[in-house]
Amino acid sequence: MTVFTSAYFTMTEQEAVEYAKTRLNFFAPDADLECREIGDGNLNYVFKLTDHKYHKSLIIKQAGPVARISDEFKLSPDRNRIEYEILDLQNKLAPGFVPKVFNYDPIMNCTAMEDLSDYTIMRTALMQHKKFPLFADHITTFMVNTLLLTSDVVLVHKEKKELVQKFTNPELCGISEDLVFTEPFYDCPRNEVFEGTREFAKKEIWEDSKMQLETAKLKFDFMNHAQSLLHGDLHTGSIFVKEDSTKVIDPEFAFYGPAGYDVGNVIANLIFAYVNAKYTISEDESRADQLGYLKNTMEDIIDLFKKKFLQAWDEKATEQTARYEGFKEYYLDTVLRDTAAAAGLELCRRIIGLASVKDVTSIEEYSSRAAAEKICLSAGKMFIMDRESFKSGADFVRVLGDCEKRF
Ligand code: SR1
Ligand code: MG
Repeated sequence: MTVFTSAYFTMTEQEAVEYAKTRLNFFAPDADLECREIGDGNLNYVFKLTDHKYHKSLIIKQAGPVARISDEFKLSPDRNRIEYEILDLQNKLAPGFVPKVFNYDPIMNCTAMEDLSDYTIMRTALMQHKKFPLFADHITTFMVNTLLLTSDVVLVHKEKKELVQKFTNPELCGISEDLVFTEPFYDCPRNEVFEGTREFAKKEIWEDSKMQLETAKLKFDFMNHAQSLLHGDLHTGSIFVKEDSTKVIDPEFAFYGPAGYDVGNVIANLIFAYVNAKYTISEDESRADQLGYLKNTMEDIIDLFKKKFLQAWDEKATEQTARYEGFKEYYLDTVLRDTAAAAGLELCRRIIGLASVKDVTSIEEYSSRAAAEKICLSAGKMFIMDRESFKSGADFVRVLGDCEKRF
């Protein structure tokens, strides 16, 4: 019999079944269990356990000692603790927007959580050109609740500092510092650049020392501005959707950073869906329809975020100085500036850096993929360089239109 209580090891599917039977009080003793490892992310192992007798299912997510994307990334499996603790907290701050967690095991570094098989990963659904009209409303509630309610605006300063300590996440932050802020902005050997884009990246990004300077400022801000407890990797592969519900998963990159980082990541990933739709939908009417939906969603996300943020501020702010006239508007402006910057960084790093996105890499036709990538890089550059000027949803969407005209 396998022992799960003395030392950590990465499980096989069979061992995950044994683990569920002996360590979790979830399935009936006579359950008929089947297990499949379904992880397709860059870091972890995800076991889906199904009981064919009583029709129940469960996910066990286990952190491995190295990243799946590359064994260059050696990571402490303790990130699973961060993920468990933040899911628990997010469930209190934004009930219904994250999966339920049932158990965390600090020896096996795994968490048992709700199976969301009736949902689809949003990136996949958008690549199938589906629409989710409630998404903007859902994701803005999630972001306002998790970002504003963990900040000094709402939390008592001591409680906030305890959270900063608890969610200090040096290894995963180190990955973002390298992959998001540093490597895409020079000709780093670890970058994976599409041939049709290389010359453009060289001229527009690597040879632009003004842009490099701005990315250095943003990197230091990411490392030093402990404003809100971030999800830290809020792309469309970290979001499960169905028509009437949205669940945010995979918060293992969580830490205290600039609030706009999460919002900007959502916007950038909708732009990846946008260029995918633009270059892969052949029928004019369906293409215009999907592009219109994505533009409206981006605009709504920014405008709803602003509205809900100011409303939550009025209702929940406890810090005395946060109620001084003009302060909340000033603060929100800085969050929008950081949103634009984060959108720009994500757009550049997914095109140039190591961790690409399928929305773009699956565009088969060479010149279409190159055009899609150039739109993303130009928009990314504008978001970074002009970040102070973004005040509304319309401002964000306008960049996309301007960049589209160029290619
Ligand atoms: C080594 S991990 C590469 C990327 O995958 C994660 O989802 C994060 O986005 C990270 O940057
Ligand atoms: Mg992830």
